[in-house]
Amino acid sequence: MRCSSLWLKSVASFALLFAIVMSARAEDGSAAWLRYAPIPHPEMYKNLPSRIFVYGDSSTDHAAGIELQRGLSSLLGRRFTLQETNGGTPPPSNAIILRTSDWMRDRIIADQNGRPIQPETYSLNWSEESKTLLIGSELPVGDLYGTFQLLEEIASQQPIPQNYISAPSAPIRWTDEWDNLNGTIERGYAGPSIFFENGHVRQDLTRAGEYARLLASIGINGCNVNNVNADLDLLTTEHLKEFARIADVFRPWGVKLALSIDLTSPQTVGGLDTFDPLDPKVIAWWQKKVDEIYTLIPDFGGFTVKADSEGRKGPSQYGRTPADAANVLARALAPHHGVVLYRGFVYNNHLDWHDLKADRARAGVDNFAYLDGKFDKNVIIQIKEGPIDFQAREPVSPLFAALRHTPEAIEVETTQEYTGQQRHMVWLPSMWKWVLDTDMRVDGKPSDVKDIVTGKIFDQPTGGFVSVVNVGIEPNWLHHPMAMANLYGYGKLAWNPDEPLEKIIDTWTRLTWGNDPQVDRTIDSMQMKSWHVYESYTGPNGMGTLTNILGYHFGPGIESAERNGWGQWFRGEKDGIGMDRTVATGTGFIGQYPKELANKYENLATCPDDLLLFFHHVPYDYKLHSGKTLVQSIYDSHYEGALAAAEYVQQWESLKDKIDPERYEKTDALFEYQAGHAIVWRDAINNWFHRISGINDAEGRVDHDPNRIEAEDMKAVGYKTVDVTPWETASGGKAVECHDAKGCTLTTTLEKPAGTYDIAVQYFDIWAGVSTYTLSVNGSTIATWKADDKLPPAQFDEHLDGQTSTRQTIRHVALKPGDVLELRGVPDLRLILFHGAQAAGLTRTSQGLQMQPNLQEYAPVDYIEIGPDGPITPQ
Ligand code: GCV
Repeated sequence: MRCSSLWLKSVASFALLFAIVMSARAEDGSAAWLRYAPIPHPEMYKNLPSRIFVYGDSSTDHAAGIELQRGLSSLLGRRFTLQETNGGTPPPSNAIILRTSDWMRDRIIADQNGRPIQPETYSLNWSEESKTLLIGSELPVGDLYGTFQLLEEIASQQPIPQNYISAPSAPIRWTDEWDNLNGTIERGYAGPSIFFENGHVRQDLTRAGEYARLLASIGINGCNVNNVNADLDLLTTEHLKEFARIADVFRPWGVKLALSIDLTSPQTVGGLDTFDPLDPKVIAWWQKKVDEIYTLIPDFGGFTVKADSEGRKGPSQYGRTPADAANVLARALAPHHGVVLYRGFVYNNHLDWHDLKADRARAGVDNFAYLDGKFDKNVIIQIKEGPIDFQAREPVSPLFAALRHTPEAIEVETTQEYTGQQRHMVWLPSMWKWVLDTDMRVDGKPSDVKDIVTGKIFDQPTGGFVSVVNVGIEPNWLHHPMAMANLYGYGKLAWNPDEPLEKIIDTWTRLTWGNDPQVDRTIDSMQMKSWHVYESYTGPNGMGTLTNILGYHFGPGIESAERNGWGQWFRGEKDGIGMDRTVATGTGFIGQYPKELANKYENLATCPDDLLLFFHHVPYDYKLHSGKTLVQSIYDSHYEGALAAAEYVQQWESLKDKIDPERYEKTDALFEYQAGHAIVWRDAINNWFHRISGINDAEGRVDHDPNRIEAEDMKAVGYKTVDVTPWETASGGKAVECHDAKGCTLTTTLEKPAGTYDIAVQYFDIWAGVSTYTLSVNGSTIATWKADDKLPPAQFDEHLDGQTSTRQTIRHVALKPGDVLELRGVPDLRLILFHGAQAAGLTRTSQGLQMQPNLQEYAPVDYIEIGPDGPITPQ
């Protein structure tokens, strides 16, 4: 799309622009890291010229110019003019100039490794003599990236780079969104789709355009907008025309639209009697379909394919290989410069758990390594970072080292499917960097994962990075304000996997929360430790996340991973725990790594503690390198992790006066929630290990909570005791429920020494109902609240379990011996209309609006804990 031809045309009136900037200033998180908040020391940039000239007339040139004017005006609080020109006159002096030209290519033809530089490379050059700042690139999108870089430097109060060149590490820097045409998002935790609703592309694509702007600002150049479990009718002409509208709003930002397709489309959409990739009718159908797509979307990026996996059909149905299927698509796309991202996530989810040699982790190499060299040039194998599925820690996938003649892209998950679903703060770039920096020792030589996926090791320069992001319609895109650091960090690492984590997080913090040193120090340090903290109260030592894998992947549900066909087993038995994946006695998975790495993992003496149970089955009292026994280390790690999560509240609250109230309150509530839920995790896992191992905690904490009063042990009027499943997700395996519309009570007489205390009520909050709780001491109410959160979990769960368990903390309560504590719960016994249930993810029935009486909430309670008065919830 080209803008109307302009010759030194003044673009937007400053007044209008200022109004736009100011109206965007509502601190609801929608501006993310592009807030352009006025900086405290604008005088640092007093030499920066106030005239912006854009040479070029593409929509991207236009977007870059407007962005620069908007950003600089807002950051520096002075007027910047913008003029666009399509050539002719030499660039003026005393100006900021955005210019696309070949000069970059002439100047730098190769990077340090002698490979051609990516055309999106940009430079920033300041000439003191002519007082000119030149932002230049071979492509308009490079100018756009340079623009965002300049704005970022200024927003984080860094000096303007004098002579700076930046090149992306790889051409593929995409996001995948798992959005369905009906507007839901698989593993999305921030509301419905910004792209689709009711089976169609949304009429209003404003958010989609804003998302592309955010992506461009971190160097992302492709966005696959639909679920890899693709809608079967996705490729109808009607839908394709609608997708073209999304491509239109992406285009100015240099973001290519891509689609996930189902390989059965020749049948489901084309009406053929087969989808055999080698059938000539099928080949012709794909060619025609791809040509149709490019007529509508000339810069279409390509296809992502999930096949023969988790119920998706694939080439195996006809005895064909992934290469057969991928190449048919690739040949149709090649004349248009499109690519196929074929996912390496192909595995059998009906494995026999009795078979000690069966191993899902083997699937990547088993299904793809033999095809190395058989894929067309524009096929890229998209490989999840670990061999299982985005756990809090896994070893890197051995497939990275097994494909020497095939481009690869690493797939990471920004949406926190297994890592707290944007209800827990977990800064994932720490994990990704650990993965990217893993040296796989291919042929005994240095071969970091980052150098493999960027093509340096095997000379395959067409791969790169993909992240599943799943932003939603909620204003701040990912629900937790802190989660946006994951998206930002992903883009930065994809552009440059060597970018130091400290720099990434510090820049994000400054852009998102401001340049106050205390704010920056505090948030940087919280984010930097957050992966380790989350891992330590969920599944350390390479066990997997230990979440409920048959449910929502959110709260603990330990044995859900065992004894079923999904193959996420950790084999927790009486004698010990862990998957034996050794070559010597186990599944042989370790043998899929290059020799040096395999030796390291095979040998207990050299296998790292944090991956131990992924590779070995060991007794519970096995001595770790740390010197602790495995089980004691697990107990300690969970207490330390839960405490660290509780301390986030205190650390965050120390910033209260320095953060805008809207984002402060929202983030504070999330940290309070995380503090309580980390305790749910801690207790579930520790109690489970205690029971299975029979080994006591040397510190005497596990299964011993002197400050805890079980709900089932209190004097109950109306409340009835119920079993909770799985047992480890409620204290003592039990809770109480009230089925009486008038309400029920739990009372106890306290024997605490006189003093001030914090009281935590652990209860269950289900999406459907809104129960009311009132806590009183000697008949005086000290707190009343409603269980109306949409927090635990992000999707509908009608059970009392590790997903719905949550807590309310009441601080500074004066108590003395003999005080009577009463908790009154009033259930919500309303019948829920179907549309409420539908919002919660249930299926519509033929009756239309249907009553769902089982969606009531019975004011459930687990326990009350009374701890010392302090800044954190009672432990
Ligand atoms: C889109 C995991 C997730 C699925 C996802 C799948 C995949 O199994 O739980 O929701 O499906 O990975 O990556 O294809």
